[in-house]
Amino acid sequence: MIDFYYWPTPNGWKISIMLEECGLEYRVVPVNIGKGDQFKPEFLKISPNNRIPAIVDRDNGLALMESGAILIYLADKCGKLLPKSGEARYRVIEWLMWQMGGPGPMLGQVHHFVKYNKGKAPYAEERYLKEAHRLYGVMNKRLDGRDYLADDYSIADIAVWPWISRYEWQTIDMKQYPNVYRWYTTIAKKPATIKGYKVPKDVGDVPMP
Ligand SMILES: N[C@@H](CCC(=O)N[C@@H](CS)C(=O)NCC(=O)O)C(=O)O
Repeated sequence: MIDFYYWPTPNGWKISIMLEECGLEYRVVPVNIGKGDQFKPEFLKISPNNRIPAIVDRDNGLALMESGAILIYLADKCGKLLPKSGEARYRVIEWLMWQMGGPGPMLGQVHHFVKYNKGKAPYAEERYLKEAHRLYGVMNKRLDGRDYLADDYSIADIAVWPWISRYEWQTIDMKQYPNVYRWYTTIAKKPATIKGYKVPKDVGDVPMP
């Protein structure tokens, strides 16, 4: 049984989708980041960086923060979505780390400046939108002639997908990036994606460009 500290955001969806893919039993512990639950001492013991997602594996007591670390842990636990060794494993980790350093923080800045604070900081809007288009372009090239970021569907795709699902907030016309569009819509139709997107409650249908 996994205790899953969660709020419905792109970083949270990575883990809800992964838990559904793995078929692991889990219990959602809501952490309302709008109301400041992430600063409560009991949560900080599990996630000292005061951010969701985090988990506690009740099978062994292990507490983990950081979505990339959690995805690797769950993949190893359930024996899916991350090859056990060799180049194939590092290729997945390579694209997972690309997400952690690229689309996660950069698209997060786009949400902050372009969606929520439009007009307040034109330089920041331009800088992060340009970076967003660069990242979509990198992905479009990577997906040329391949179905997924690494060899097979993996935790790298699961890490990136929820950030791309906010394409409207990012003012991105996904059809400008046809390989990203194909990849996005394929993953959007997976039963685990649809179920994970609606944890713990229905926040509406998976966005479809
Ligand atoms: N690098 C972290 C980022 C997590 C993160 O930014 N979580 C946001 C929600 S998407 C959060 O908890 N924000 C609360 C806050 O900023 O106080 C991860 O990948 O887990």
